[in-house]
Amino acid sequence: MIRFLHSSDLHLGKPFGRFPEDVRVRLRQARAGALTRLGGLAHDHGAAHILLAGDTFDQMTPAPAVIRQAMNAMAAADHVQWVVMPGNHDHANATELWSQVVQDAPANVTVLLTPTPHPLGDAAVLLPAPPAERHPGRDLTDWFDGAATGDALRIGLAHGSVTDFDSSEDGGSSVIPVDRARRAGLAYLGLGDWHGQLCLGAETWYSGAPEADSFRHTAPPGALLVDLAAPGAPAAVTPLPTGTVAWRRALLDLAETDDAAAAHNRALPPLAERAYSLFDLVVTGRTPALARVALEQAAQQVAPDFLWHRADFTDLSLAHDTADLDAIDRQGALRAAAEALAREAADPALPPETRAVAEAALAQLFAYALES
Ligand SMILES: [Mn+2]
Repeated sequence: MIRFLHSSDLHLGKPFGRFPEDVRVRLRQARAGALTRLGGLAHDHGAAHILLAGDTFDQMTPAPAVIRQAMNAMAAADHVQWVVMPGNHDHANATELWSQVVQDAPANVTVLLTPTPHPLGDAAVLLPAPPAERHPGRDLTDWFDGAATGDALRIGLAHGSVTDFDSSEDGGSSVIPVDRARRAGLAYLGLGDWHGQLCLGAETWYSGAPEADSFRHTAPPGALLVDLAAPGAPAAVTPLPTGTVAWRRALLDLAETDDAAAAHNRALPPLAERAYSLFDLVVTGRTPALARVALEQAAQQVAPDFLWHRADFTDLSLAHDTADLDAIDRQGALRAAAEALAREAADPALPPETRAVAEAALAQLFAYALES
């Protein structure tokens, strides 16, 4: 009866301020490109509509180019009807934003700023719950239960957290009941706000963002292809991957006897994926000093393979033995300094910060010794 794509949380124009400029540009381009990829998927899978469940725009006042280029990308996918609903970042009372969107919007884009039923094709009616402020603090899907839609299939679209499940990326309150679809007789409830893909019941889904924007969600980002074949038949929901930049965090928790270099090698993504990967290596546990230096050098060595690379050794402690210290020197001033640092790093009577400083200084000594 109807087949559509559900996506949300594109956060177009998101600045990604903690990354260097070249990475930021790449991340913003990936998000802008998501619209074209969604249009392509709708075409390939014969979906007539694309529903965006909020936070299409990252801010209430995006740059004019962000709005215009989004509308141009939607216009280019003219085989599909786009339905754009506000979220909390781009809520319905962001009047400057939405008047610009409405002004720039091509004929195949519908903006739903009010909680009013909207026909979707011949057989379905869309019930939108657009937030009108950043934290509405109440359940905007309440009215779905009593909405009159005749014989049409009922599809809900909402943005926010679900009761007993804090999905808000901003720490807002939990409000949408998890059984809203059943209560309101919805064939499907498309949700936005949570940036990872999540199924809360056969007909209730968070699509997640089409591009990752943190290391938090491990499932590949995608859109949902939704098929409602007949009244009363369960929704057939198929995740379709859409991400082009991979966010990978690797946690290496080392024991003293582990082969740190081998563990590092295993944690690395395949070479072919690195140029579009953000790689965040976090090393914890305990390792001999020489293994730590080798690990730091191995991390530095692969760093240029990646779009972005970070290696965090702050919570890795050193295991010392005399044989290790020999690598610095067998005697003399350097050896004496190394021994003093090793003693401090291992002294339980000292405050943790002092021990950490001694450990870092010792690691530096090892690094110099191994370089020269
Ligand atoms: Mn969002």
